[in-house]
Amino acid sequence: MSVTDDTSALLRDRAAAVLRDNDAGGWTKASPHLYPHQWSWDSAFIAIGWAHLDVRRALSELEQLLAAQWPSGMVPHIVFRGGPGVPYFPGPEWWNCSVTPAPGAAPLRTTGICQPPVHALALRRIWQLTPAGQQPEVRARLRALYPKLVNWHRYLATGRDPEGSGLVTTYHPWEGTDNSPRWDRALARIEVAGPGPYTRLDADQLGDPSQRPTDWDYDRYLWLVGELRDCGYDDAEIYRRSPFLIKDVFFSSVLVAANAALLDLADVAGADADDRADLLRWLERGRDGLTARFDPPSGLCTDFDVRAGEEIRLRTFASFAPLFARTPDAGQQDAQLRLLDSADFCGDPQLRWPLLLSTSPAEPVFEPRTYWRGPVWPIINWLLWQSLSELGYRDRSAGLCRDALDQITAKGDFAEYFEPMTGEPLGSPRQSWTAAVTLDWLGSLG
Ligand code: 2M8
Repeated sequence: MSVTDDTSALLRDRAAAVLRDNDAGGWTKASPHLYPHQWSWDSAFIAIGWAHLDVRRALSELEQLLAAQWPSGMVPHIVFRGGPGVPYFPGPEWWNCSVTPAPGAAPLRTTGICQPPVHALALRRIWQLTPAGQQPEVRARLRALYPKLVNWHRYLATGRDPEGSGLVTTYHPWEGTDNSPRWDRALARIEVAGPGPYTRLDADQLGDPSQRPTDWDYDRYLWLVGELRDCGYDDAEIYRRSPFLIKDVFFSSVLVAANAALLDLADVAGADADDRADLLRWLERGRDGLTARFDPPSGLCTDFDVRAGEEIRLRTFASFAPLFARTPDAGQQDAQLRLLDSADFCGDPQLRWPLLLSTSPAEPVFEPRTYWRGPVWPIINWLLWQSLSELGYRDRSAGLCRDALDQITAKGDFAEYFEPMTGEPLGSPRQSWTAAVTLDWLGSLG
């Protein structure tokens, strides 16, 4: 099936219905049952989707998330807005943290870690889609959000990069791509992970436990939460104590792209000279940091395990961090595109569509149905599509958009992720961010 004018109108209505059904009043559940609270990077993608329906509603999504920003500038990975009766594990009691959004306001319960900073990309898209008549109101709200996003980026560029390397250090697999094989060795070093008794809800809710991380993974995830909690979520203390400290090139590349997005909005936001200078410095340092992790012969960009002092050399979507960062260097772009087209990635003839997978089929750890260990994630392909468009690869980006929409249209109901060889929809159905990027892709078709 391919997306024609008729099917695209229908698809748009169906995608909009997913966001409306998951709308909880100013914020959107990441999915109806499996993820019933507000997730950070999900919210950013969701705001991009809302921007095609109602820019005011799109702004609320970011405003509600940023209301839970910590004094340090960190934006927590989950805001438990669904309330205490909504089943999700691990819930707020495991994290034991909250923020008070305004003097006298009720505290918001959150987690103590964060996710990739897609939010500035969302704010830029909201502004791009704002109808002329709504510009005064949207500009005022954008100006209120902008300094919060600068503080968020400042936290990542300082608290999460004490070395000044340009690369963000992540503290937990839940800071983006949970059971990616990129974390296997670091997790394996945690020999005794006794987090105490717990009952998972995810495997039952999904109905197919084999798609989800294993109990071995969960023991370590929860033990690490305990470690972070015991450190009082203090960055310096975490750096001293935690066995899990990773220079994550994917996370870092999103920060580079997000810094560029804030610079694009600087005039609209009335940003001061100091903030502009900081954003530019973080952007350039981020690009340099990624270049230092780039291996020209293979075209791979690799994460670095700070605690072990070793490179994490695996072929995954994160290998394309320079592309995600829109690196202008032509040599790096060529090497990355060669790798992307190779049989290790989109050139694998077994693939149903030539889309970027979470893990290369050429890796022994590849698992086509298991979460971040092989399946295709629409949001990752959306980030790649944005980069290819911005770098001027029009045919490539148009092809990616067409294939991604074909995948979403062919089977299922806005699946969280897809089996790469068969196109089978997997994970949660009616996942908000899948619907959101669908709306943005359809919008790009004009
Ligand atoms: C997944 O992560 C959550 C934990 O945060 C989970 O597995 O329960 C990941 O895909 C994460 O990146 C995403 O933000 C979240 C909600 O979609 O689900």
